Amino acid sequence: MTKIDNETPSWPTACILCSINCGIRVEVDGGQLKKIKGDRENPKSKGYICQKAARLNYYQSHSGRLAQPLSKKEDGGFRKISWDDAISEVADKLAHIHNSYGSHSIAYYGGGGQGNHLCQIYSSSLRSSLGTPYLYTALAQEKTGDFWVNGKLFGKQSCHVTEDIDHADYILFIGTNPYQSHGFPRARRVLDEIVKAPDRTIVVIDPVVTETAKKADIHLQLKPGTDALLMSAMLGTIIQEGLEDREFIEEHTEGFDEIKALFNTIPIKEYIDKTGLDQNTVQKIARDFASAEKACVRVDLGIQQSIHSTLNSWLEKLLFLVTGNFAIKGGNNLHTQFVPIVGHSDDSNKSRITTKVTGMSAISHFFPPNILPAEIDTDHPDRVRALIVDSANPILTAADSNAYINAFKKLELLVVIDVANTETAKLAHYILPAQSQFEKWEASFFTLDFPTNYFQLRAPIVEQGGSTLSEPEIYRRILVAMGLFPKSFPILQRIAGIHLRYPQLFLFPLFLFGYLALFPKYKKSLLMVLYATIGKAMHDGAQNAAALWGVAHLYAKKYRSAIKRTGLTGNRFMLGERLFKRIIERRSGMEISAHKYEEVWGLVRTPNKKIILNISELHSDLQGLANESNLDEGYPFILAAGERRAYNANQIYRTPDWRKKDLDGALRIHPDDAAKIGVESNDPALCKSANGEIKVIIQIDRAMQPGFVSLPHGYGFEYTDSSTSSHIKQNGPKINMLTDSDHCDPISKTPYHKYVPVHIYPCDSGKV
Ligand SMILES: Nc1nc2c(c(=O)[nH]1)N[C@H]1C(S)=C(S)[C@@H](COP(=O)(O)OP(=O)(O)OC[C@H]3O[C@@H](n4cnc5c(=O)[nH]c(N)nc54)[C@H](O)[C@@H]3O)O[C@H]1N2
Ligand SMILES: Nc1nc2c(c(=O)[nH]1)N[C@H]1C(S)=C(S)[C@@H](COP(=O)(O)OP(=O)(O)OC[C@H]3O[C@@H](n4cnc5c(=O)[nH]c(N)nc54)[C@H](O)[C@@H]3O)O[C@H]1N2
Ligand code: SF4
Ligand SMILES: [Mo]
Repeated sequence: MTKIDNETPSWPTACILCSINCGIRVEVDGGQLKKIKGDRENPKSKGYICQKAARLNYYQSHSGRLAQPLSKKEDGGFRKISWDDAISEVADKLAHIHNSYGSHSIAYYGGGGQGNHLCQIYSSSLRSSLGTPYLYTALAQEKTGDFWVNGKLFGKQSCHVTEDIDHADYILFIGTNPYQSHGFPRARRVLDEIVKAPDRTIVVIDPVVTETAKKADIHLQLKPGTDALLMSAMLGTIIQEGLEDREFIEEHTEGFDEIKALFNTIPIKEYIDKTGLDQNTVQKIARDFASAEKACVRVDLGIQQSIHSTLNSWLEKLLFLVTGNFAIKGGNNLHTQFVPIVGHSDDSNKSRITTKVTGMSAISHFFPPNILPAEIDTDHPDRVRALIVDSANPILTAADSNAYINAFKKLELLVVIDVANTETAKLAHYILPAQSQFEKWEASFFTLDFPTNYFQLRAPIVEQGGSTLSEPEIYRRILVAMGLFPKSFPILQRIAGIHLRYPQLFLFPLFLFGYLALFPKYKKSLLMVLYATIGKAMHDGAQNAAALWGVAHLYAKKYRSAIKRTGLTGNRFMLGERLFKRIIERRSGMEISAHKYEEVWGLVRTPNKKIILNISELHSDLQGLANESNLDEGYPFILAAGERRAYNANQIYRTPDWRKKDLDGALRIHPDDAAKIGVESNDPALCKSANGEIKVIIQIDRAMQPGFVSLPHGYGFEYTDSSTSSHIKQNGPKINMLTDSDHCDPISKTPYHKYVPVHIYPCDSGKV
């Protein structure tokens, strides 16, 4: 542990509650996180935090923290076991399933949540050593439609788009509420700056009067699920009126003629009418967006987890592409990824790997949680039989909780690695307790910024309690116990020690390559080799950071000039070394690369660097909009199942005590609707979908529109009520009891969480 100054006894780390990972400084006392402040030395967040970060001790320290490996007993209860027993039993069972049924019978679910990524990187060594490609992750129930579209437009699914909101003068926020959910650094401050500037415009497209909508210059309160109609009408306006950026289109794109033909025939008025919006306002926005000098689009779950998810991703990108708002200051841009978490899966490859039961292909190397119960709960001989879940709680967060519960009960082996005793852990055969993100070396791989990109390696700030391990060590021990990895690397480890002192001698890379040439089977667990060699030689116990040595070298190879602009020097090799050294030293985070806007073209991965505008696979969905006159599904309400609010934070906080308001996670409903069903605020009610029903508490709110109701994400967990000691209670709604995995996007299988048709009954209506 390194205290960074003498006057303030506080340590730098980061908030782990959302993808921004704001830098924080924490006073620690007796293993507890005490005072938490924004870290002004963090170059990305610059001292900014939101109301959620100050309460991080509710993550670090609560009665549901795991302290010891547990294994399931015959009677369904758990018993404490030693790490040695846990590892050897898990290894034996994995080996047995692997040998009996093949590598496809083992799957992995996780990805490191909002800030547990450094440890996750090593799980790739376990997966590749076992030969399983089946990586299920939360990203594949929100962003894979977007990634798929990126693959078509920019050549590779790893080309990820970001938005330069800081410099834009016209911003469309579609289906996102950054005031609560953030999604870009210092969101509230940036929003306030834009609001104050007379010549900058914010347009919010959201069925709800959100906190962001209240700040906007224009709020388009469309009917839920009508974004594809709205964006088509906007594109129709731009193209039919010739407002596209011809020069940009000619120089940088292909396929505009096909796009033009599609949008020239859009019946604009008819489409806008279906959204419930005013035609003049919508068309004015389309024109103003097209003529703005620096405009960008920022989207999130409101369109990605609603109907037409993948089509929506195409349309929002066409908005900034046909108007030339790409690869410019204040526009949308591609960005670099320090650790390439978003990969590319070639869907044109005939021999690509698919899942055995549902035949799903990966997008960006990810498989969608939506299909996992069907891959397990079947008699199919090639079904998934063993699953490792790390840093995720799919029983509460994936669609259709009951399908998940039933499927997980059928697994021959379920191993859960978590810091807390979650609903998913309770179904496991083995629960392996991990160190918290404040007890180990960690980092977040959400390096999503452009033109400057940032990274922070976080040192532990709290001594670990109980008998926990960090994930890399858990994975290493399993690999060793399975005989897939050496117990130690005495020579490489010694060389690594010398290398850290004298990198210019180039010794470690030489020996490492030599070793891998002799033992090529360890190439697939290269990151674990780094962990077991250079990691062991690192100071301050920073073993987990070892993989970053390789990552820093790869980054230096790809983005040399951009790294040099941050003040580092050296040839390709020494630049990588210095980048690694700086990462280890700068505990408050650092700039990793500073790019020029035109360098975006270097990140485009089509052979001729042109953007391919036309995606023929989406034509039928687009053309089908013309017949989409009636979205009535026989249910009176559309439920957004999983809203981001002031006091929810995924499933990371597992005690209700952290919440200052909205203790029950109420169902928000418009007063007219509440009057119709005869409910008042604070009344209990029953919310019923085609798939399930749950009890909710009503909150009447004019911010909603009639016919549209919302429930929050991040509730529904079980906890021990401290006032009644051992009494287990549930905090708020288990929203995924209502959702259905079949109600999903046809391409990405992303569930339509924001568009769940429901009935609502007062609790005394006899329906309960
Ligand atoms: N406070 C808080 N912040 C978080 C999180 C959290 O749990 N709590 N989680 C983090 C994570 S993992 C993520 S992915 C992000 C998600 O961040 P967001 O996507 O911004 O958050 P949501 O509230 O899920 O949905 C955004 C908006 O979509 C709107 N919406 C619903 N239906 C429609 C529709 O049909 N059309 C349009 N245009 N909009 C619609 C909702 O009214 C809502 O305002 O938030 C991150 N930040
Ligand atoms: N209906 C509906 N469902 C949704 C959403 C929605 O809007 N509506 N949103 C979806 C979205 S966008 C997301 S991102 C997912 C999130 O859902 P999940 O992927 O399940 O992730 P989290 O809720 O963040 O849960 C993270 C888990 O990691 C554990 N954890 C925390 N720190 C550590 C650590 O250091 N090591 C280990 N091993 N574990 C740790 C926590 O205890 C927790 O159990 O939910 C999705 N589900
Ligand atoms: S929740 Fe997100 S925006 Fe808020 S402090 Fe944490 S990382 Fe920053
Ligand atoms: Mo998410």
